[in-house]
Amino acid sequence: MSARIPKLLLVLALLAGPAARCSAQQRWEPRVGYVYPAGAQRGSTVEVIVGGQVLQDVTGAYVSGEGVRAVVIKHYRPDDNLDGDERRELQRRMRELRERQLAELARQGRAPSIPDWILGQWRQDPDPRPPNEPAPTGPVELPQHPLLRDLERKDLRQLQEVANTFLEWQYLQRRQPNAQLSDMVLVTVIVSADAPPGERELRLATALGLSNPVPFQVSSLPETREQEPNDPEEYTYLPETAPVYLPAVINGQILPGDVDRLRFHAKRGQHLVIDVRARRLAPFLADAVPGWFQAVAGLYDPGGRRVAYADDNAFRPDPVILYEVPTDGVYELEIRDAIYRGRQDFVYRVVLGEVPFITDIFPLGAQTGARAFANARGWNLPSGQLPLDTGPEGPAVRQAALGESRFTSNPATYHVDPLPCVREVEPNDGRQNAQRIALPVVVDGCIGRPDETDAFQFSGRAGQEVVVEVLARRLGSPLDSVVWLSDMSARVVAWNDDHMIREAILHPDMGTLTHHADSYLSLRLPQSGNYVLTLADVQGAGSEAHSYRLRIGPPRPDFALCATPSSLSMPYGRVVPLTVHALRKEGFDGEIRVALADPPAGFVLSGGIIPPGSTHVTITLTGAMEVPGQPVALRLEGRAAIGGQPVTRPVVPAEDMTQAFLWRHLVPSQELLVYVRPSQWGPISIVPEADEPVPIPVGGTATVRCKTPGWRVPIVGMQVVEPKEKLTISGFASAADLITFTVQTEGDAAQAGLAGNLIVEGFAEWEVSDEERKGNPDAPATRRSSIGILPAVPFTVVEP
Ligand SMILES: [Ca+2]
Ligand SMILES: [Ca+2]
Ligand SMILES: [Ca+2]
Ligand SMILES: [Ca+2]
Repeated sequence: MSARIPKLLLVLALLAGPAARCSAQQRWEPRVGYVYPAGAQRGSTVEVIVGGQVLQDVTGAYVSGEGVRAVVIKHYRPDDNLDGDERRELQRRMRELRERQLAELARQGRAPSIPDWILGQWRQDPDPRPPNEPAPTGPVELPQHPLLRDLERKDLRQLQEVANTFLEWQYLQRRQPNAQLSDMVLVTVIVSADAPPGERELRLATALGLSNPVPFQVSSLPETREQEPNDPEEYTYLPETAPVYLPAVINGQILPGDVDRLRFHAKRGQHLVIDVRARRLAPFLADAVPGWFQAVAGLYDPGGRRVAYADDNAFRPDPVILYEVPTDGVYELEIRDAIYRGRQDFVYRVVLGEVPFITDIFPLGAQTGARAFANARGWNLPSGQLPLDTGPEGPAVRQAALGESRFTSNPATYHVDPLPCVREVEPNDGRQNAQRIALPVVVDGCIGRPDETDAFQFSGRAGQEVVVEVLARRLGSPLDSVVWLSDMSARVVAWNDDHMIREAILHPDMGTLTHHADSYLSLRLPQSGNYVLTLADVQGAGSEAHSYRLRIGPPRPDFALCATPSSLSMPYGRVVPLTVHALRKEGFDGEIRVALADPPAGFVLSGGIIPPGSTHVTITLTGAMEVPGQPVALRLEGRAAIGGQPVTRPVVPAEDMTQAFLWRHLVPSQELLVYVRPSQWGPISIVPEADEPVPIPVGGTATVRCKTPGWRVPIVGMQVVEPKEKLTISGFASAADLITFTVQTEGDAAQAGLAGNLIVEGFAEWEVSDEERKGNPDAPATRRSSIGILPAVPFTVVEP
């Protein structure tokens, strides 16, 4: 009901404990947790740190979209605290470098007034070596760490960051080693001058495969990074870093307990937009409550007074401050986590300056094919009219921004629907003045002030199927809608607040939303006559931004598809699984056939049948017979017959993300990439003979035949991976270019009607060469190992 999800999640997370969804296989896949900085200006070359797990043997970095190239420079092993000799060496270097900096500042006449006791500490001899510890035989190398690069070029504040990170006890305590973020990779990102600004995704490839994607933003503004230490009132005796000139993007990272003060020049009369991107760079954290970096922002004037504060932007967790600057001077923006958490993946970007920013638009959409504009409100907008692309191609929910390439606004979200649209006409508060509408229709309306209600009347027949759908929160409106439908005698026949689809702990359709606030009704009208549909905000809120689109009409059976994960890795010629999720809408229950669209040569999809009524299926992809060297983008689409008409829908690539130890979300990615890597054994080519589902009688058996063109695999055994405990494999034979095995149902677990894909893991036996066995006469002559899964075999359990 309310948006106070984090508290609820806190309780649930404590009850549920960590979700153990990590298989042994997943643990050995490269995972990226963050990239810092998480963006760059077009026309610039920047070095970024990509942090994560299992990133050793990194071979490449990939950024989606046009005009961005990434080159891997170096992998850093997980860092430990310094040992005694390293610590003494760093203390010695720090003493030398600080003296050099102080001398240089004195020469420039800018000597800082550093308290004597601090200078005393800086000039101290390194810690003495314990008497029983042997001296190192050669020069001591400092460990490889991004912060320890180019020590000679660091100023006093940067040196203090090094000292805090590696030498100061109170800061060492703050370092919380986290296995998921222990690896770091230094990557150079080259953004061409004509690269389109916007959201990108960065992935790393290693010898073990392709990582998940993380957001990376291309901007058109100059970019800088925070310089620690920058907590308020911290190290005030050190020379300040120069304030930033606007407009700019400032990048930062919040470590445990960290508070960042970012200094910038502002001028009287500026309409300052402070747009913090934190959660947008990592929408869900699996192991934190709340399940994302909840950034808060405070603005301080030149006198040190806090003049603005934001912990969110309406329902969006990322704060936005709009501020008219009253006097010239150096202002400070403070960024921290709401409850002072922090970690390397608490990465943020702040867009700061007199830049265009759309706060809201109306209407929130238009009819397909119409020439349409929305009225845009906000700050520094070049125009109040936002053109909407309503072309028949493309998704129903789209985005548009205002402005030229250097100063492009944030995108506004809108909706395109083939139904005719009407605007609401006030006053329409209740039954007496309810606005008359003809079905089917999309109404563009707004809950313009607190406690407003909007009523619409239409006539219906007994038994008529009617769907009422509100699109508001999904389109960026703060409205938390509630709808109720009443009959002629004012009796409420149906009502709804939030329409949330949930399969156990999975939210298949929320994307990155934190609260599914939009309402939905589907019913048969009980009698013929006039009906009144009333819409309001469930908490009585209202403003010019509380807009909505309201669809009323017959059900529109349809489906949407997404596939997880969006990064696939396989040895060449082998098989990898992916899950296709089907979101069935308004009564569509039929079979959906999933296929590769314009497949690159060599890729074969198996098991692309989502049985009637099923919400997901594991399909497999068999890889190319050569190694392309680069990840290959694939597109999938699904086909079905709806009302006798063929319908094709794209399969949206997505990541299955866990939030706050429990809930799972399918978060769309920009592309589905498959990375084919060399294999020790070469391609293993197995193709099920039949495309159609294999019928398996209850209590009986069925034979599955697979062709093995090309190299014959020494398969000696198989086991069922999916559906476990429902089907078993009893017989297995391999001859010429054919493999056959027998499938049978397991007890009562498989009933007639059960359908899906049989996923089988194969095991091969290899002769161990004399060379390998040398020195160990007891070593077995053969070795058995998994060759991974075989292509999916569709099946259906039938009556005997
Ligand atoms: Ca920081
Ligand atoms: Ca800080
Ligand atoms: Ca209204
Ligand atoms: Ca609601």
